[in-house]
Amino acid sequence: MKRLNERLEKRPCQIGLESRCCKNCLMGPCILINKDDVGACGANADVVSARNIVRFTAAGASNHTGHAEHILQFTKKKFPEKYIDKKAPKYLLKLWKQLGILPSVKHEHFKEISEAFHATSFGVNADYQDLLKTAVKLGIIDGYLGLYLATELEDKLYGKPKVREGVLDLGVIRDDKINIAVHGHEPMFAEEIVKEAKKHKNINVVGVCCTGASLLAKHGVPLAANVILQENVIATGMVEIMAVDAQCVMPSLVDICECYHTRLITTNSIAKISGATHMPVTDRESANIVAKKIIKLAIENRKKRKRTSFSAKKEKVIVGFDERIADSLHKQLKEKKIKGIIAVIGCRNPRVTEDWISVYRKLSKDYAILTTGCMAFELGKAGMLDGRRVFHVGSCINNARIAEIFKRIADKEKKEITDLPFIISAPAPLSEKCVAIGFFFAALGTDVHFGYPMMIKTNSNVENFLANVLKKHFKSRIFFERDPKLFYKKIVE
Ligand code: MSK
Repeated sequence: MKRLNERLEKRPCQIGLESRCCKNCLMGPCILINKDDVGACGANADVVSARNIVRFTAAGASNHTGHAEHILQFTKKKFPEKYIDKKAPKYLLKLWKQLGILPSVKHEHFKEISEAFHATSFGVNADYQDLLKTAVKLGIIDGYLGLYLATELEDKLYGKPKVREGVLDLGVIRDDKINIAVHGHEPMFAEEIVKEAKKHKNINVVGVCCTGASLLAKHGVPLAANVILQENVIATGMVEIMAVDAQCVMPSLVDICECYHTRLITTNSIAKISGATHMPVTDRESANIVAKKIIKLAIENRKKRKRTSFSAKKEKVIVGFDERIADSLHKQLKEKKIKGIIAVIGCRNPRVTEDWISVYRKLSKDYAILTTGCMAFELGKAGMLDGRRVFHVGSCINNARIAEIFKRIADKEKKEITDLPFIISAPAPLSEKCVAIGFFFAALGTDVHFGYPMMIKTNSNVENFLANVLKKHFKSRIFFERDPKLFYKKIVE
């Protein structure tokens, strides 16, 4: 079975990487190689690229809004009324309304996501600028009806994070314990297993990806891995069960499990994996029953463990920050102790091999760094999560906390978010969600940096729109910079 680094030897499709492939109808797929090439329907490269970006963003928004929706179903709660009106800055509500991109505020946001697929189908929208505005609208949906809502619901259900010491990296897996890894993004089941495991002295629950980041921030549960290390968790030979919920779970885990004694359990009905055992979790009761079952299974499965000892590196970190640090960051800005705030967010794409950590380390001398998701894990591994200059604010959906910090500081300053020295930096985007988050922050007026081209051709009209035209409407831009040194130069200049 090939592991991730071997599978990566196959180069990504260069045509797809530049968004020059359209497969939205059966006259195609059409490949647009030369400057003036068009598809069978006549769509040019800008339209094809914009359509692809909209679909990417819609998929990302569906993940985050779906996450919030699953918590509502889990708790049997109703969808809150007028949510965006309550959360977004008033001046932005006005602007978004003027531009025609203020999303429906009720459950109809799911309609907006399906409209995005409609608009990008064969023979519908062929105005690349209008399509890219749709991507911004999807970003707003992602931000409020996904990130904000899911964060708020989880805080209500499981409490807010607490500033505390934590530990991360593969070394948190213990050879003297029964290890259960929980992986994914929607932590409802994982929360239950953490509670149940407390009744057993010899169970070690460890987190993976954003379910793990959330448990680390809220309860100090050790975090074993981010997205690129998920296979390594099983390859330690020490993990009895890996229980997954949804998002960023690689199907390869089934094959890796076959080489070890680890059982892979799926718990979310939309995220089954063939070869894994499915134990459906739909509400608190089923979550508790499955948690008990899995602990029992893990105890039995421990007998099949072949490897006897294991040790690996682990790092102490300070975690558990949230929007309540807005006041202190504002004070530091006022007193000129920091020049601004850089939010290092998003995935860890293994295609990105540049050294971003050194640059963020250098920048952290002058800027406060807020970080979430898989990049937070990377900063933690590098020993940077010190809680003084670099702040771990949780999982991907907790990017809502970053937006809220920006909003609170802007309110205090009586300024717009765009007027303040804030920037989002996602050096290694991987998932569609990362792109949706980028569009959300652009809609808020924050500049957004990506360190990997999100399927955009360099020097194209689409790139120009994101970098320059967006500025006219939102006073923000989305730009690409793969070179960490040049990024550093751009920031300090
Ligand atoms: S887990 S969305 S690879 S941050 Fe949130 Fe990491 Fe990106 Fe998945």
